[in-house]
Amino acid sequence: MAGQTIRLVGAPVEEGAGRRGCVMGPDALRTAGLRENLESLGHSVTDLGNLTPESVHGLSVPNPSIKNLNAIAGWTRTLFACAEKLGGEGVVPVYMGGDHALALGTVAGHACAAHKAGRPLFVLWLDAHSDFHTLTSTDSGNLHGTPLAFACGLDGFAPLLGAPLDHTVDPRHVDILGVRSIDPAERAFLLEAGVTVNDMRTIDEHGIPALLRPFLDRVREAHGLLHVSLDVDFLDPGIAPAVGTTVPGGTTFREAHLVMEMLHDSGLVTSLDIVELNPFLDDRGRTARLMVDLTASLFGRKVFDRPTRSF
Ligand code: 6HN
Ligand code: MN
Ligand code: MN
Ligand code: MN
Repeated sequence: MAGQTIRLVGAPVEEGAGRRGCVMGPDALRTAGLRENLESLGHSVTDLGNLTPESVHGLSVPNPSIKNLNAIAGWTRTLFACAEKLGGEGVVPVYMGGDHALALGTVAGHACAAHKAGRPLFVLWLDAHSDFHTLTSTDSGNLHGTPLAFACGLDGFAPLLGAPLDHTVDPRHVDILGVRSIDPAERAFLLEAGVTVNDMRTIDEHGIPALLRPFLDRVREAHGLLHVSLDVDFLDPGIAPAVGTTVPGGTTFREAHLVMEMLHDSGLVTSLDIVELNPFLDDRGRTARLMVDLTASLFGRKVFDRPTRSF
């Protein structure tokens, strides 16, 4: 998989999160050398710069706790259009966040592009949270807690794009890995929709390969496209402090790298979000560098490029 054509897209969204700072995420990833690291692996990389959101005014929804609806609707429309376009160009977009609300646009846009290509879109959600709230069910009102429900076509999201989604992701094509915080309303929606939820306990009991391999096999068998959404809080806060929603007991350095290495070996990943990096909370760029290292593993960095060997 050397020589892929990668497009870096900056999405400095911070209005979906409860604390400010994700606006600096794309620049922190640049400073940590994202482009240079991917180029050193033999890929052709273009940084498209940061997007500017559409301006949207006057939206309202019944839930009074919802925050920054207009701003997030603007981002969603801009990112949706960007993802739909890049998804049709045979490039691999890497969306540099920004909080996880950016996935309201990216996942739905890639679902639309996949539909046009006549292929199903699969989604691997690497996160401490399931982000499966609707605009009605969220208590915090932080819209970064909603993108996966939106992409899966749950009701009530029409204000975001101005119309319901034409092409949604089949919830049976979604795998949430590493989760350890699910709100009661989300749990009910996840069960009803039939999303695969692999929580930390499942990882502890079975290990990453036993969970990830069958999912990747399904993507391959269905000739699917694969969108990966990587939230910084997938990782344990001890190694990745730069995130506003830390939850103890996250994946280790080794588990997270193994996920990335298996994704690379599969050759299936067609788009990636890197979200929730809040450089304001970082420890001398440590988390930003870790996210770049993980991305490099996903794009083929190896310790030792061994000849095929079976164990
Ligand atoms: N994230 N379930 C919580 C909420 O506020 O709805 C946390 C959401 C976290 C969002 O991980 O991107
Ligand atoms: Mn998230
Ligand atoms: Mn369409
Ligand atoms: Mn999270």
